[in-house]
Amino acid sequence: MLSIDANAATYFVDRHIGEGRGDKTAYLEAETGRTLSYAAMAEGSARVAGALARAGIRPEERAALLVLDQIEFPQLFWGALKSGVVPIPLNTLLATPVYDVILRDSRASIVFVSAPLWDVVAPAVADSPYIRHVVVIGDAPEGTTRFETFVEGAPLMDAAAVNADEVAFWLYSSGSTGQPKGVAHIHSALRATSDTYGAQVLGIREDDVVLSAAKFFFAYGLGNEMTFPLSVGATSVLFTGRPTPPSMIDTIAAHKPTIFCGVPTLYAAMVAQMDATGAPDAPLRLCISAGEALPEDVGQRWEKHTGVGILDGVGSTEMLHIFLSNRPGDIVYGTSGTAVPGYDLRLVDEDGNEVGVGEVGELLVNGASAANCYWNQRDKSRNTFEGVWTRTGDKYEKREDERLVYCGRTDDMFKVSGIWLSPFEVEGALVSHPQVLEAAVVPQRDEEGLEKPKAYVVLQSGTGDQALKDALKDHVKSKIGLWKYPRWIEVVDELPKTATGKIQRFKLREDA
Ligand code: 3SK
Repeated sequence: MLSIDANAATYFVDRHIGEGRGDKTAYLEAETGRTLSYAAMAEGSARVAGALARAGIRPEERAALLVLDQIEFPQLFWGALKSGVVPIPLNTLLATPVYDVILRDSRASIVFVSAPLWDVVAPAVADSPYIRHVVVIGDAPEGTTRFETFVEGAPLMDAAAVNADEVAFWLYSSGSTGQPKGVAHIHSALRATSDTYGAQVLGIREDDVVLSAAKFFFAYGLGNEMTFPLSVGATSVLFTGRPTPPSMIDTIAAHKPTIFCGVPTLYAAMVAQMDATGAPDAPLRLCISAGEALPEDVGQRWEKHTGVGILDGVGSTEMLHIFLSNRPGDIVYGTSGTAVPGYDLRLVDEDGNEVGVGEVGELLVNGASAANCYWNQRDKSRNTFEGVWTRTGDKYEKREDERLVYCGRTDDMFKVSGIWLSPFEVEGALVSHPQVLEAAVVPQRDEEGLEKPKAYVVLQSGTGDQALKDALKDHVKSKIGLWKYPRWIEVVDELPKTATGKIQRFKLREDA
């Protein structure tokens, strides 16, 4: 019999009041200085729950949250969970047609929007046949309700009785190829990530201060600045704007986080800035990276500047957070580390057979934080969630010491002269050159119709003349092997990426 007392809001929010943390700051907005204490979060979320019920939004209906990283976000998220309504944090960087698809697909009946995002979502909201209420945080346009008005006078509602297997929230995953999929997560999945990666890899503590460049809407950010700090009563610094290298370095200097959570592109650009300005003064004890594999060179340079290593890890929206990671004090750059306690991993070939040391296979993962399914996408659900195993679509090689080395997406690998080539390995070699900021490698056919690597590079400095291109080819040859060098190099201003920063190699392949 499943317990019906498993509402995640009880553990992550309300528990802290009984444990004497009511006055402690749970959230601090870096740009405005606004704060939210644990007591205010407990009361604010109870008020949101009451307001949802008062507005006629019933348990299991969906609430879309197009909300920036600001103190209303945790109140809305936990308020929805308390009332049994299913919040869907939405990526705040999407375009109107994508919001249109998501609002229809999810059939959200209420949408909460931060005022600066209103214009981009307004046409999709107007088109949705399902939305009954629009609540705006900030100045509310005509026909919408201001957040303060929505909650004013609403009864405080205790967390609804739910069982651990009930769907708590969804996230939309765009994957690296496009179409959004609603990923449904259950109440117990939240705790499954904080009890594993949060407690056993990060060893997160009550006195930690967390700064995450990844936002709440991204599964990585939701763990970093919501479930992990709230599992121990720590404090998170919210950065509402776009995380750029200068803004992150300034925020670290000003708010002194002990844990910083970034992504490789940002780390690379921050390291480039620190080469000129030096590192910010802060009591950092842990830095983590996810989203895509961290180039070895970036980790080493960051460590030289800050004195703290970067824990590179791998997670997914489907698994909610990181299941494969390096460990504090045991980092091997260029590898993704080993299984996080609580997760089992397998590397399999195309026939589903386990591959051996030195071979490349697709990574499958088994753990309690796995999603239930993709909403209304039966084929995709069946292809990804195979019994207890979740397919990641990522290829890895297992080393003698059990650490896994990233080799690319299953569909990014290609053969050169009959040997599998990982675009990621060539990209890592390119970005280790001081003049290269970012690189993406895809196959292109030569005049004989044979596939060879082509590189797109964003430069840190220099003009990309033929001399630099030749130097880059020699650099790759000397770093990773003669046959792996890019036969063509094109200098570009930026690389195509998903909203969460993953390189979309398929877009370059189409052009190649
Ligand atoms: O991409 C990742 O590595 C990741 C990590 C944690 C949570 C979610 C994602 C997608």
